[in-house]
This record gives sequence, C-alpha cells and structure tokens, in this order.
Amino acid sequence: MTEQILKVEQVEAIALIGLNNPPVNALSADLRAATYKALQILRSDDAIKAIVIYGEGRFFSAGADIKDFGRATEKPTLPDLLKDINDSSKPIIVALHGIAFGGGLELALAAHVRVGVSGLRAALPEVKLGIIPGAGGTQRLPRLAGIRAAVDIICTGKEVSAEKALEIGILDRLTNDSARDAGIAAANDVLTGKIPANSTDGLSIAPASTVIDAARQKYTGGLKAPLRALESIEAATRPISEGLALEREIFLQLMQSDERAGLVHAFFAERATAKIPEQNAGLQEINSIGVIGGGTMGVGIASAFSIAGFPVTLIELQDEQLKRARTIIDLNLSGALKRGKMKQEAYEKTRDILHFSTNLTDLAKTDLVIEAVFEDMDVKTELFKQLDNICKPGAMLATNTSYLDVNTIAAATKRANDVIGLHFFSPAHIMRLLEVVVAEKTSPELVATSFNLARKIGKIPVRAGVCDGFIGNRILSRYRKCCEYMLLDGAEFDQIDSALESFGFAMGPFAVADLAGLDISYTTRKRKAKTRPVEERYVRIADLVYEQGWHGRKNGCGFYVYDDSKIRVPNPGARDIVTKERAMLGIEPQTFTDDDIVARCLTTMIQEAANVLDEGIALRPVDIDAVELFGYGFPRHRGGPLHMADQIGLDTIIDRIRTYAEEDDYFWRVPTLLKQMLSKNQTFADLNISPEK
Ligand code: 3H9
Repeated sequence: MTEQILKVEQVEAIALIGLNNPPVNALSADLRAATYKALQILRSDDAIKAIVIYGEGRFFSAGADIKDFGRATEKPTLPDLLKDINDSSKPIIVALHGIAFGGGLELALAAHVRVGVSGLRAALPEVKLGIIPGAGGTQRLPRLAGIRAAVDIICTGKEVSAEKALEIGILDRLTNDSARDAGIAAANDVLTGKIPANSTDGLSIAPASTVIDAARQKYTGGLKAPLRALESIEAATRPISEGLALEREIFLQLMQSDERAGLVHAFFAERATAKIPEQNAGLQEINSIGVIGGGTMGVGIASAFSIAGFPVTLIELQDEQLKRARTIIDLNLSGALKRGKMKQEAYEKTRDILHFSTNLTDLAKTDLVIEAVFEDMDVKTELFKQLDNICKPGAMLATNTSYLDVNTIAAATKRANDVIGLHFFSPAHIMRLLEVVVAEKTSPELVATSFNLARKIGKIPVRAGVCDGFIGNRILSRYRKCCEYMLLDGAEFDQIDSALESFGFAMGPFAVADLAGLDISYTTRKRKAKTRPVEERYVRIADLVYEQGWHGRKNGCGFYVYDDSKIRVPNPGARDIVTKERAMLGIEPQTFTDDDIVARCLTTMIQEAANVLDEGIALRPVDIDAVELFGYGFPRHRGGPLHMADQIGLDTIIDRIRTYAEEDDYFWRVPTLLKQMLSKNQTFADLNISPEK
C-alpha cells in the first residue's frame, strides 16, 4: 500500500483512510489508484465492518488534480473510484474538514454517510475552470439536495458553509471534533444502527423543469460551462447510469475547450506570480501603515489595509479633503462588513485603529508609508525628501505612482534600498492587482515583504521593473493608441467599444475614458507631449472632445451622453468631431469589422508585452497575463493576451504586424523577442519558467 499518499489504519472494526497528498489533497492519478486498491483490500478483510475516508493536513481535498488534468482519464478514473465507493458492500463514511471542493466533494457525495467538521467550506467550482463536475456531482448533488440547490451550487461554483450543507442534505451530521474522530464516531453509529448508511445513487429525484428553464435563461449568452452543467443536472431525473454517462461526455468535451484552457491558465496565473527571485529573502515586520493623500487612490489603499485589520494613519494636508476621506473610508468599511469581508468585531476594532491627520510627522514611527499624492515628479521627490527626514530608520517607503520613474523618486532619499513602488488599481480596496515595482536599489527584503503584505490584504502581487507605465499602463497606453488610430481611420467609437465588450471586456476603451474622466487623460497627454516621438501619429479627438467641456461621466457627457440611469448613448457632438478630424486630415474612412478591431487590439497588446518581457520589466509571460486579467479587465476565460498569443500562433501575430505596418511602420514593428521565439519554435508557455528554479 502507498504509505506516503494514504494513511491507512484500523480502529477496532473500522478502517481509516487518510488522504495525504499535500498541499491540497488533490485527487491525482496516484491518489486515486492507491485509494481504489486500499478499498479493495479493506473490503476483503472480514474484520473490517466500516471504512472512513478523511483528509490529513489542512483540509479534506481541493478536488481533481488541475495540474495534471492530462491524467484525468487514467484508470481508475475518479468516476470509477466513486462508483466503487457508492457500490461498496461495506458502509463508507466520509469526514470532511476545511475544504471539500470539486472532486473532493463528489467523493463525499458518493459515500454512504457524510459528516462535516465546523468551518467546512464545500463547493463544486468546476464551472470557474470552464468544465462541469465530472465525477457524479451533477447527478448525486440533486439526489441529496434537490435540483434547485444543485443548480444554484453547480452553475455558480459558489461555496456553501457547513451549516448550509447540513440544512440542504449534503451532510448527515456536523461536529466540532477532528475529522478523524468525527469519522470514527459516525462509523460506530452506523454499525450500531443509529444513523442509516444510504446509497446516493439509489435515491429518487423530483423533476424541476421550471427551475432548469429559469436558470437556462439566466445563463444563456454567457460562458458555456454553466449551460452545459444545466443540461447534465436535467438528466439527473433519468436512471443514474444514463445521467453519469451524459455528465462524462459533457465533461470530456469541455476539457477540450478554449474556455477551459483560458480559465485554468488564469487559475495558475493568480498563483504563479508569487514565485519571484526574492521569495526567500527575510521579511520586515509591518505592523503599522501610513498613507499620504486623501484622493481616490489614498482612500482606497487605506481602506484595503484597514479591511485587512492593519492600523492605518491617513495623512491629507487639506482639512476638507481629510473629512471627505474619512467619510469614504467609513463607507468602504461598512461595505466590506455588509459583503462579509469583515466580521463585526474586526470592523469595530479597525475603526479604533484608523487615524487621520494633517501632519506628516505623525508617520515618524510607521513601518510602511505609501504615498498616493498628485502624479508629478517634483511633488513626489519633495515628499520623499521629507519622509527621509521624518520616518524611522528601516521604514519601508512606497510610491503608488502609476507611470513615474521609481529610481528617481528613490534617489530623493538617502535610503534608496528602502524605497519601492506599490502600484494599486482603482478602487484599491476592490481591485486585486498590485504591481510591485522594484527599483535598482530596492532591497530583496522589501520585495519579499511587499509580496507577503499583498497576500495579507487579498491582492495578487506582480513583480515589475521600472519603465514608463510599468507592465500594465505601458500595454494599456498602446492598446488605447491602437483604438484611437482605428477611430481616426474609420471605425466608430461605439463600434470599437462594443466589439471589445463582445470579446469580453466589461467596458470598451472610450467608455472607460468617459468613466475615468477625460480631464485626467487630457492632463497626462499634455504632460507627455514634450517627450512624444515626432514619428508617432497623434490623434487629437479625445483632446477636442474634452475641450468642448465634455469630461465624461462626471458631467454627463463625453464620447457618450449619460442620463441618470447611466445608460450611454453616443454623443453626436463627439461623432461630429471625429468626422471633421478625418476630413481635415484627408482620411478616407476604411471599414473595420468587429473581428478586425479585436485582432488589432490583441496584436498590439502582444507586441508591447513582448517588449516588456524582453526588457525584463516582467519576469514571465504569465505575470503579464495576470496583470491584464486582474488589473485591466481582460476576460478571464481568455486567459490573458500571451496565453491567446500561443493559441493564435506567433507566425500569425507576426504576419498581422507586418500587414498593419503597411499603414504605419512606426507603430507596427515586429518585436525582436517574437522573431527570436519564432526562429526557435518557442511559445510563451515555454518562457514561463519559475525564477527560483
Ligand atoms: C475537479 O475536481 C474535476 C472533477 O469534477 C472531475 C474530475 C473527473 N489541483 O490556492 P493555493 C495548488 S476540478 C492541483 O495557493 P489556498 C495551487 O496551484 C477541481 N493543484 O492554496 C498551489 O500550487 P503552488 C475543482 C492545486 O490554501 C497550491 O496547490 N477544484 C489544486 O490559498 C496551493 O494552492 C478547484 O477548483 C488542484 N485542485 O487555497 C479548487 N488546488 O504552490 C481549486 C490548488 O505550486 N483550488 N492547487 O502555486 C482552490 O480553490 C484553492 O487552491 C483552495 C486552497 C481553496 C483549495
């Protein structure tokens, strides 16, 4: 018997199987084979009357092994193992603690008795990976909990608490014991007849076509997996063998889909970014946070740390702004309380350790100070000079700049190794991305500490080097330019927006510009005008719209006109500006299809991403995908621009760039990295090597 992966023991007439496959007890091919074999041996042993399966370690199981999906069809498959469990002549009791997700929960559903330990979180999150539960979840959950609950749980992938699981029939019992003890107690009760041991597959089920029809309407037009899950759940009213066969067929079809590949890539991207060269450096102790600036970013950053329970001092020189900041942080905290992100006790404690001041010297003893003041180099360097004098030795000094040179900011102090960029995204208490910008002299400890802190406040940290715009804003800036060129050359702004929204972005670039405020981007463009290369095409349309007094959503008019319901209607005045600008420049409008629009945007993102990689600004392609997915609304099911580049093929990308270059050979140049990769027949996935290896 494989001892490492399973812990098998006997307590009187009860056999115990402890799943022992760290870190998450994934039901890998090896674990499945070992469990299958153990069950056969234990069933043939007359001294054994009942079998308990529980999880060693932090929790029961995170489900099938996503890293090794390729071996999902290896025998015994998970459905084979679970059928064997359900059909067992000896009662099988599953004791669940911590997490029972995906195949882990499906294993429990196939058993004869399920006992949960308080704090258990159960879910069938497969749709979030672009698949459906493929080991009986769509057939056995409806049998235990009814079709309505099954639809709700399976089509959303949401978590169910232990109490809810007991209430709806997933669990037979809930206890505070350890999983192992709870399993033994339940097995004894089964043997003495106190609790019945039932075969889930033998349970009957009431049809609920209205529930299925309503859900079908809800999920039509979205991702494939929830709809396919419904198809499978609907079959649960048929004999179990038919339902299981259909479920398997759909599961295997979805395993081949681009949606599945994109979502699994996104799942790993979220975790891969933590693997950085500095990951083994020592950590600084951070027990207090100072945030300078009471604007949108400062308030969001202060809220993010407060929600995570850190003592925060917010500095804002203007009394009026400080008052406003306090009100918004209060609102953010009560919002977090309402959404269940904070417990009542933590909420009250946090409010006690949140301070507001107009005096920078109040940060003298603070461990980490983050500035979020006006985006201007003189303002920032002056502030860092002051912080250098005020803050204690060893304090971590961070800038939230989104474009400026962090080396120059660090050089304003006599402690450049204590300076780092922490680029949050608005609203900072909600958006998950945090670009950790590592300047030339930033110490490895500061980088490691930033990554550690990011996790504590629920962010996804990505390591970035110093350049104008780092990873995300640099790619964004090209994407926007590409959209502006298409606008000038013949596409309409609402067509560009709707093409990119159909692709999966929540909002197209012109709608985003309206939301962010046309005044803000106008100021940035003016600031950069002096350094703009003469060869670069410049599109004045956004400037002209702004100069009409149209600032976007904030004053009800920009590229679009907004009424109170926030429904956008293209602004005829903005259309007029576009037409006149084309005429003035002698541009004959060309036709762009929605596919052309998406292809150009994607190509330029890949093009810039390749340069960002080549310059070492990003560590790996997957870091760039993570930035786009978690900070810029790139559709999760598409996996990120570089994941898509591999799907499209580098030769196609390069061909496209060469074709577009016939119109503008300054903007459209084939990056050196792409040429090198093509000559070596490499994909971006090949470049995703962890730096610690
Ligand atoms: C399924 O079950 C299909 C079946 O219906 C049918 C089959 C026929 N497999 O997240 P963490 C890795 S589909 C392999 O940082 P946490 C993860 O990448 C599955 N590896 O920990 C990371 O690796 P690394 C349905 C997995 O405590 C390490 O474990 N299940 C898996 O913050 C630690 O992970 C899901 O979708 C896995 N299943 O969170 C659950 N899960 O250290 C997906 C994790 O190299 N998992 N890893 O970066 C989760 O939601 C979270 O990992 C969990 C733990 C909440 C469990």
